[in-house]
Order: sequence, then structure tokens, then C-alpha cells
Amino acid sequence: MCGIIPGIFVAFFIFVSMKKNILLAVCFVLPLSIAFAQKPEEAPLDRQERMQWFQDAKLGIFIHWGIYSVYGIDESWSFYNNMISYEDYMEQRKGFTAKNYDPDAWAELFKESGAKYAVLTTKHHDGMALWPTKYNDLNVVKSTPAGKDLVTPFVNSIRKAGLKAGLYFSILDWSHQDYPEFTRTVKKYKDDPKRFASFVDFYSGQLNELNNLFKPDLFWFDGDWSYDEKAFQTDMVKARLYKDNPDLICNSRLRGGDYGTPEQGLPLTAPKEDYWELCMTINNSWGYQPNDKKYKSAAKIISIFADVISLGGNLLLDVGPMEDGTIPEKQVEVLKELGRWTKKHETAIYESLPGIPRTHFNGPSTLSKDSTILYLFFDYMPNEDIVLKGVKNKINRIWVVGNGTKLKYEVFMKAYWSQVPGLVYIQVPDEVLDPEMTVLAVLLDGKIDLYGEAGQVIESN
Ligand code: FHN
Repeated sequence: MCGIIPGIFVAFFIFVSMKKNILLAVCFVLPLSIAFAQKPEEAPLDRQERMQWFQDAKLGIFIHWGIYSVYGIDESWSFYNNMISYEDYMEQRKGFTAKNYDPDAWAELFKESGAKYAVLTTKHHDGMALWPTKYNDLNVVKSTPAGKDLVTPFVNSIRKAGLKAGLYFSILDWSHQDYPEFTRTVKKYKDDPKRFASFVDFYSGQLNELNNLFKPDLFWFDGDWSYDEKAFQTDMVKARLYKDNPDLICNSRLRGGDYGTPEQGLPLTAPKEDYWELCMTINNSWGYQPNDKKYKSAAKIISIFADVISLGGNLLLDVGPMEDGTIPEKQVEVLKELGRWTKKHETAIYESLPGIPRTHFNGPSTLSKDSTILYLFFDYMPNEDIVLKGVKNKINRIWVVGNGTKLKYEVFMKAYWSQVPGLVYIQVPDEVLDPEMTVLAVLLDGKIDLYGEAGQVIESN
């Protein structure tokens, strides 16, 4: 159909141009034929529209919950890396009860942390599904004492709390008979396209099942590293997901996708993708591991979060519930303290734009959506004034975010004859400092305008 329409316009174009009325033809026919020729799904607005909530959200909570929480060992990797036999790993399913699972309480805690979305592992690499999939019996309903669907209550509670619902899904499945890899040292088969194709039917079937049961706001794919997009038939799989769920956004881990997913390591320059999210653990483990005491304090997480949003990214902070569904107390404590800070500084966080270069301010910064307010973040007790460099704008006022105290500031090094902006020294009294990270708001006389040149020689005096 798309091909016919441009043809009509071309024929009309020829007719009109024969009448020497070329101007009319070009002004009327050409734009229309281009518009019809461009398929709607290519329209860049579509992706920008779908990604807007994600870009504004800034903070999400990742939840790694599965049978690996029974022994408190590495999720899936513990058997893949031969740290425990597959049989012994799967024995954990007998201890997975979810008896204290309270998705409403989870949702309230995530909301209190300041998160705007949450992503639950529906199936990790071990193949154990947290919903009653019809594609096999390896699911918590049929294979564990939990005996119930854990995904539906999660999605319902998260949405009831006003958060967006994301579903993590492992493309690879080391338990599935038609997925080649079993452990790091054992493969089920070598090159058998027929068997791999039936695995593709399986994984895409489960994905479509999740997509149509829950219409998730976000799919967090994982585990696509061993085979290419042709083998996984990613284009076909994703086209179907988007067709059935047009507002869906997908991460980059099914080859391509809508946003990048750096993991555990802090990006020090903005990743190449125009949308991205750093996922990281709250201690060193994705799932519940009582022996892992190496928790990042709320202060450390806030500092990482400020660095991430200053580069225009989101933070997806992971928690690992126990087998019964209880979120460990230490993790609750960290999320609540994070929530104190995000609530107090929400104007500087949500819907913000990336900040200014570290040459201009020695720390993370963000900008208001209209770029007229610059937010400066610092997590230390300044022993001198805080200095802001290279801002051409006139500064209307500076205040402390979350307590409103207006601050004095002085400009030094500004010669009347020079175009080079002065250095703005901001006086920050100890009593306005936040226990974790203080944020200052600098109201400018318009959109921020930065100087970045090499200075200038004197022109007059
Ligand atoms: O192998 C998984 C790992 O277990 C964990 O789920 C992380 C979370 O992003 N993803 C994979 C490693 O990148």
C-alpha cells in the first residue's frame, strides 16, 4: 500500500509539471509523497515519545529473585561455573516458598526510595520462570512450594503505586534441552540449526506470553552474548513485541534496542547511546547472598546516582529478596535513606537534563528542563567557597535545594573589557549542608550559556 500512494503523487506530479506549474507540484506533491513513503514506525518521534518517561525517571529498582536465594549463592552462574552441581543447584527449588511475599510493600518501598520504575527477573539463566508459563513446567508454580504466580502481583502492585513495570527476561536458558550451552565445560550439542530454531520458538514464545499477559512498560533482556541477531532472530522477535505492545521500550541486550545498559562500572563519559542506564548491585551480589556484607552506603549510592544523572543516564539499583520474599533489612535501610535524599532534592533530579563539564564545576551537575536553572552537587564539607566557572549568564540568585536558604556569592576575575566570564565564588555555611550530598540551585537569566575558550589578552584599561 505504501508503494502505491507515492506512485499516484508521482503521476500527478508529471501531469502538473506538464502544465508548467512546477512550483505548485513541488510545494504540494513532493512533501506528501515523502510523508507517505516514510513508514510510521521509522518516525523518530515514536521512539522519543516512548522513551520520555524513561528519560525523566532517572531511578529504577532491579529485583533479582529466584531459587538461588535459598542457599544464597550466585544466580545461575554457581552451577554454570561448576561451583555446585546442576542437580544440587536445582534442589534449591524445594526451599523456595515466597511465603512472605508482599508486592504492595515492595512497591511502597521502591516508591519511597524515589524510584519511578522497577524491573523483576521473570526468568534468569537457570530457566526457572516466576510466572505459570505454558511453555514448560520449570516454573515456581509447578516446581516450588511457592506454588503461585509471582509476576502478576508484582506488575499490579508496581502500577498501583504509580511506578512503571519492567520485566527482566534471560534470552539464554541453560536448563533448556535445545539451548546448546549447559555449563562452562559441558555443551548439550554443537551445531544443530534445527534444535536451535526450536529454542528460538521457545524463548520467543515465552516472551510473547509475558508481553501479552502483562503489557510491560519495559523489557530488560539479558544473556544475548553467545549468538548473533540472526541466530536469535531478534528483528522478528522484537517486531512482534512492539506490534503487540506499541508503548514498550527495550534495553540493548537483544541486539540493539532503545537504550544502553552499562553494568557495575561507573561511566566517566556519557555512553554513545542517547538513552542509557547503569545497573548495579547494592552490595556485590545480584541475588540474596547473606555472606556478602559489602554494602555500598546510601552516601556512596547517592554519589554514584549524581554522577550518572549528570551524564544524562538512569540508575537501576538492584535488591535481592530472600526466598520467602523478604527484602533484607540492610537493603530496606539503604533504600529508605536514598528516598530521604531523592525526595529532598527531587527538583534537581527528575526530568533534569545532563549538567555542565567538570571544567566549569568540580562535581556532578544537572539542568532544569528549560536549562535556566543549574544544579550543583557536592558531597564534602567545603573549606573554601564553592566555585563555578565559565558561565556567561547573569546569575539571578543561588539557593540550597531542599531548604531554600539563599546564598551569598561573589564574582572575581571579571575585567570589564573582557568577554571571559568571572569566577563565581559561592559561600556555603556548614548548617545548610546535607548529611550525604548538598545541592545548590543557580537561577540564570536565561538558558545556560557557557564559555570554553582560552581567555583573551587585554584590549583596554
Ligand atoms: O549474567 C547476568 C547476571 O547474573 C545478572 O543478572 C546481570 C544483571 O545485569 N546480568 C548478567 C550479567 O551481565
